Amino acid sequence: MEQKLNTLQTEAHTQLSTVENNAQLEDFRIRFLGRKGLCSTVMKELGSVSDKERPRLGQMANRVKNEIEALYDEKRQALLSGLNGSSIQEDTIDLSLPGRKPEKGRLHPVTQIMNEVCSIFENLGFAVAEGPDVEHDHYNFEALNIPAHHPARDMHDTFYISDSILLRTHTSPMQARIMEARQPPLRVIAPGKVYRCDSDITHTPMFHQVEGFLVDKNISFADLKGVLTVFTEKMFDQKLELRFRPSFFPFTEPSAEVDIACVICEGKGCRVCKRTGWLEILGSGMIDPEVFKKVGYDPEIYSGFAFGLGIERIAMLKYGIDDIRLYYENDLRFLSQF
Ligand code: 2NM
Repeated sequence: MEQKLNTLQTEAHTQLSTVENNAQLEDFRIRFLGRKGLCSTVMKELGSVSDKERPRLGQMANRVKNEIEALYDEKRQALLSGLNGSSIQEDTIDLSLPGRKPEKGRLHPVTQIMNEVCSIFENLGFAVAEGPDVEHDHYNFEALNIPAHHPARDMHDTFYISDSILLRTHTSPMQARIMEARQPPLRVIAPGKVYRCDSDITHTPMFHQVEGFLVDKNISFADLKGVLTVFTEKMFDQKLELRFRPSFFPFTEPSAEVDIACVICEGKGCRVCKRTGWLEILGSGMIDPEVFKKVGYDPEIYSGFAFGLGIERIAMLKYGIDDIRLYYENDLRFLSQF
């Protein structure tokens, strides 16, 4: 009997030292301390020892059983408080823990700038019109005073789908569609994707444009200057010097490219403005009377201005990015900065 109690105690020690989780601890409890467990069995055997030995062996059996219970409690506490390495966390769920938050998505920087540009013009009273990416030659070129074989067609690096169907090279075809369908006064912007067969650090075959126009009686170049000045100040959050440089577009006369004082170096000259102190941000001009004639407006009564800007270009200037392709490589390390 004495021998049995000693073995029981050592065995309990050995098995408990291998317990690493709740399931193993429960096995231990059932084997040693359960109703039909080893301790119980030994206790029952006490009934058959001699009256003389019973008190001493009884005391000894109680001591062993108490010790095993104490060891069991100690182990249980250790597992609960996670002191024992692997342990309890694997088998229980702590309902008080806060949930893991899914990472928040965000708008693509090009979408953000697009939304900003559109809302500035909407606040100036312009309506937004969207049209098809696949266009007729007629609206992309003919109606905008760019006839077949006109040298300006070369500038556009057009993707043709058939002889007369193409991917639009600018969003102005939408302006031609609107003028054809409605009468002045009109204030409209056309945002969207455009396509040109061109690819390097400042060109991607698809990019985004917003083109806008305004037609009414007595519209002058001063109106164009006013609208574009408000636009650049809102876009770059500061008062900015503007420079209008004479230029040529088939659909406007006179035409001007518009520069702003470099927002990176404030006009002093840096890498982004190529030491000129100026950044070209858009093209503009007074709508050519030929365009009005094609859509049936009388150029003696109406005049108007128009402009076009590239969203990726604005985003590059605003954030000082020198390679346009970064916007389309889907590298979250880049995109998540905006
Ligand atoms: C530009 C530059 C100058 C333009 C002209 C028209 C239309 F259809 F009204 F004639 N829409 N957009 C225009 C004028 C676009 O982009 C650099």
